[in-house]
Amino acid sequence: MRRKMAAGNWKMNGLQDNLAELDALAQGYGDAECDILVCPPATLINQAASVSGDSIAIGGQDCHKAVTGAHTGDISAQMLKDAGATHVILGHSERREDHDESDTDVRLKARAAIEAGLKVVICMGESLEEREANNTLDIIGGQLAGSIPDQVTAENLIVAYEPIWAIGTGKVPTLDQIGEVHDFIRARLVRRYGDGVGLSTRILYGGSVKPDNAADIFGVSNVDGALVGGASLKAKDFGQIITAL
Ligand code: G2H
Repeated sequence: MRRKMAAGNWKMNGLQDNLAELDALAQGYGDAECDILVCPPATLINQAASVSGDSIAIGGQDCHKAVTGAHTGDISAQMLKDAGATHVILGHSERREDHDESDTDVRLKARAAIEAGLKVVICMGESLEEREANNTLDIIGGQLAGSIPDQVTAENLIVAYEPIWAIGTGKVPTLDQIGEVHDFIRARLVRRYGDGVGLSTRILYGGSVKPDNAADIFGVSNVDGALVGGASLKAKDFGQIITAL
């Protein structure tokens, strides 16, 4: 049985004030029957980890593939861990687009993160053009093969399916469309890693998940939770999504 997960991606939002929302989340939902992960900007990780205590895991939103070195402005997996993170999101489409990250970049980052002892949330998703050209499963299959390293376990890997056209747009795929991709990812994980890792790895859906659509999405086969952007910034909204799990 896979334990459900609600993961919040604050993206480049959040200053000191947002820690009060995190505190409210920990107070109100810290004992929920699922894993809760919040990924604030790197500047808040240290404080977020002390506010959230044991009830909510804290993650980064990216890391470098190297352990240390001359990489101005970058942050390593070990640094995230040192600041209190236990997870890191990698390969989000906004990173792939804004920073030209390839599947290989994501895979090398994931390897570095796992070696540092972090759990990785590896994102993949198709553009609207790719969906309309009926290429969705090819794109997802390629991203899965290229972005996920060989050395993963069901404990340190979480996959997030995020159709690019549904991110921050309010557009959500149909439940059948979500189910088709999640079933496909499950089958590919089983084929590559065997039943142990393949059947136990969690697959999250991300893209305009809100309190009013979460329950329906969570009812879809092989949806083990959500990666939530905008609606994770407010404890009340994120809490309602957690409750729907
Ligand atoms: C997709 C998601 C968070 P939002 O990026 O990963 O963002 O919920 O705002 O669409």
